[in-house]
Amino acid sequence: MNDLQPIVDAAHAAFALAATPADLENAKAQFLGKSGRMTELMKGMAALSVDEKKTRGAAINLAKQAIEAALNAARQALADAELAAQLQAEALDVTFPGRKHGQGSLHPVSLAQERIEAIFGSMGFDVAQGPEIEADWFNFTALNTPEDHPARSMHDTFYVEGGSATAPNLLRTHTSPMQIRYAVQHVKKYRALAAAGSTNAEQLFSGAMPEIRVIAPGRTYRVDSDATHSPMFHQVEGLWVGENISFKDLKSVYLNFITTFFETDALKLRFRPSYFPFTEPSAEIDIMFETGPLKGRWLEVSGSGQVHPQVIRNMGLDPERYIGFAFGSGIDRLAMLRYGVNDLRLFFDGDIRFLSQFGS
Ligand code: 2NL
Repeated sequence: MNDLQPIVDAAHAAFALAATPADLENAKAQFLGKSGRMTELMKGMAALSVDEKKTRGAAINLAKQAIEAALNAARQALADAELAAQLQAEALDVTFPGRKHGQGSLHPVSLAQERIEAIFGSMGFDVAQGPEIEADWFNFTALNTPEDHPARSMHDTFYVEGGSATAPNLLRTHTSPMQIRYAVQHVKKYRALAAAGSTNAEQLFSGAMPEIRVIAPGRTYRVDSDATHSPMFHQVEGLWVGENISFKDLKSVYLNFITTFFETDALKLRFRPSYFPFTEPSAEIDIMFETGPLKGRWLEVSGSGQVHPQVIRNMGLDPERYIGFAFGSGIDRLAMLRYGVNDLRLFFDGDIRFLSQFGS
């Protein structure tokens, strides 16, 4: 017996030292394996008498059971430690507040554009959107811009490779080409209806062609870049053509738009004579707030005018019968005035700290 206890103690010590299941299995082999210490002891019994075998065998079995018990305890301890470590690593405090998804919001220029569309929509204007890469004809020629006009120069306009006078060859410098496209389609559509003898079209044509009333908002491009100019900017153009559409209609439409957009009637509007190739006569539209931080200064908000007879003709209409107005306003500038932003570049820097201030 005396020689067995030190072996049992050594097994305890070896199992306690094992830091991993593999260590433990190695330690086990030293005591219980094929050539382990206990197995060697059993082999050593061969020379003993039957009686001696009985007592020695019983003693060895007891020692072996003690070692196996120690082994199982050590296995359990390792498993417990591993589970405890895993629980610690994966600890989850369910009382913590949840992680929120970032809530996006519309860009202030998009917000302004949506307001503009809604306001003109309420006055019966269609919203037309179309190509940003345009053909020379739609961007310049149809709008009565002379061949030698400086706006056509490469200093002012981005040209793209390929293209031609009628195939897309430039980035549109305003959204008017979309209005030309819209007007041409409009005229074609009602001419076709009339030619097909549609009762509906006859009714419409007993008077005049249905009026063209449309806005074209969107991105526009010019070779220009400083604190107040971006090579890409946003514009909204408006067009109303019928038999009897005059500057008084322009004034009422624009005044209604601008007071609704800025949510105040406390402002004045004035027309200042100007020049554009596509309108005659032409005028800048200025507004002056009577209250608030912008109070008392005339602010230029739009170009405008009576659509030039040649442009009416290019739409497929007779300028002796049809007349109307058009205007073009910068959406970025309207957004700056409405949201109190003083640097245009903030709109295009993409800084989330700026952009997240505008809600949705
Ligand atoms: C400006 C000038 C203007 C127009 C745009 C227009 C469109 C058609 C026919 C005639 Cl389809 N005119 N648009 C007219 C006058 C001025 O904008 O500097 N805007 C920021």
